[in-house]
Amino acid sequence: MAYNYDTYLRMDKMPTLWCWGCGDGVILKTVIRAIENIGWDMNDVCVVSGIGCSGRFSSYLNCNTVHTTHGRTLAYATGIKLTNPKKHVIVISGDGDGMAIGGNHTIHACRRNIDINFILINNFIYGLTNSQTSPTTPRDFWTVTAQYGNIDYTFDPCKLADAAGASFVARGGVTKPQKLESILASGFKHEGFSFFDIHSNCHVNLGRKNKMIEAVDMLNWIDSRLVSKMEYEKLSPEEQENKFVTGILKNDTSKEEYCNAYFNKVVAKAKGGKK
Ligand SMILES: Cc1ncc(C[n+]2csc(CCOP(=O)(O)OP(=O)(O)O)c2C)c(N)n1
Ligand code: SF4
Ligand SMILES: [Mg+2]
Repeated sequence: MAYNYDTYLRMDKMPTLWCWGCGDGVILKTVIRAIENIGWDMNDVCVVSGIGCSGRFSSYLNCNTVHTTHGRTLAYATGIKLTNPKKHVIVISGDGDGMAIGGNHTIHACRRNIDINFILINNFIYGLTNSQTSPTTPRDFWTVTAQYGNIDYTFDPCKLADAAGASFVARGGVTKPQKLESILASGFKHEGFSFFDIHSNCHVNLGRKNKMIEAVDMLNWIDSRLVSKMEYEKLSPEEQENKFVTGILKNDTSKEEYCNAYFNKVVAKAKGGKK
């Protein structure tokens, strides 16, 4: 579907500063398509980003935007949502931003189930600052802070979000943009905390330093790790290692959303003078 670029993008900021072939560009277009698909007016959308290559999102989208400090997107976004509950708030965060320095904020925003759409651009590395290990960098990969190979174990961001209480959890990748668009549209419509783990390529600061010389090599690597639930269940435990189920992993509509709880339980009682 063709869309009007001027509606969604700040054309004066084009071209983007991202490297050619970066997955961030695919995700930018997919977010726009999901917004158009569900019919949100850009005046009602607020995009909050952190620091990193992923942080540049807020410069490019033609809506209310805040480019915040590293790891603190959700502190800003929570304030924005509570004071403007009708706004559709989308947070864009990197795997370093949202899982390392901002990990604690992510856990507690999931727990509160506030109606924020949290997009983790998971490129498995600190991209902007040239290849430091992140919590999702695979074991044995070379990074500038693990020059003999990474010995840290990783964790699965979706399992973390689920355990912390997010009511919508999904995973997709830049190699399947149409599927990604539909996952995003479903999560955007969900009332509660929507967590998206999006596998993306930083072929410049991860791929080519780990024997994936071309962008397409890293895209093939990403694609080889993403599987459907049905495919995953057919694999042996050994084969399941380093495979990630895509699609909507959780969609719980029974959990009370945080702004509703705040206005119905706290503000209403405070106005009525109740203790
Ligand atoms: C408080 C603070 N610490 C460190 C930095 C330096 N810094 C900027 S971006 C970044 C990591 C970016 O990695 P990620 O969040 O994965 O985003 P990507 O660039 O990969 O999209 C770091 C460590 C900073 N800006 N502020
Ligand atoms: S350094 Fe990596 S994440 Fe950053 S723009 Fe380039 S390819 Fe994308
Ligand atoms: Mg990153």
